[in-house]
Amino acid sequence: MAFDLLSRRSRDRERYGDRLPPGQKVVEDWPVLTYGVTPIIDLDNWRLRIHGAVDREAEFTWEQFRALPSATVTCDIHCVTSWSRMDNQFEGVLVRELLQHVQPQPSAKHVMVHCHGGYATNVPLSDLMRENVLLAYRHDGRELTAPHGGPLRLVIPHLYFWKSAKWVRGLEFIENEEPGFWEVYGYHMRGDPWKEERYS
Ligand SMILES: Nc1nc2c(c(=O)[nH]1)N[C@H]1C(S)=C(S)[C@@H](COP(=O)(O)O)O[C@H]1N2
Ligand SMILES: [Mo]
Repeated sequence: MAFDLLSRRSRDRERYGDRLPPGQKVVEDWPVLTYGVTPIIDLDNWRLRIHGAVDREAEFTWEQFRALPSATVTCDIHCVTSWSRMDNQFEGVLVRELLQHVQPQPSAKHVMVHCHGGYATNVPLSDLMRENVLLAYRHDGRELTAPHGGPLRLVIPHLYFWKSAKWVRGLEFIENEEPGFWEVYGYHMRGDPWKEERYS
């Protein structure tokens, strides 16, 4: 058993090199990792709120959000529990694109991502502004399913996947870093998989 795991890890390493962060193993399926239950979301009442330290707060209905220019990002998923899923194709709206509609104030350095169901996670604004960070509604050519965060989830490819909040309902711009749901329990404030920033 231990040998199987070891040989699998070295095979993954051979195949992907540094693309695979330390301590990760590749899976072919897509595990669902949710704390609690999958929230039931009615698209008619769905809103995305952008608030806090921004020049002008904004709110999008589902229809308005889907009318924004879309982009496709191909990326790998790295869960802190050590599985990685390679070559995912996510489609949605780039956060950079979205933020052209709502200028964060210069004092805004962090973002609290709020979700339906109560989950939240904190992300440095500089990480959220990376060019391939998106709010995704499709994965591998299909609408994102509810267990994976549909209708809308965040995808931050370069951080551990707990930062990629599912069922997003709001982005709150804040000046000082505050811990989100898992961060309160000791998960790292940033979560860089290549530095193994798992817990703090
Ligand atoms: N709202 C919400 N977002 C969440 C979570 C959650 O429990 N609730 N789990 C996080 C964790 S720990 C991981 S690894 C990924 C899992 O996403 P997946 O279930 O689509 O694989 O979602 C993240 N986003
Ligand atoms: Mo996770």
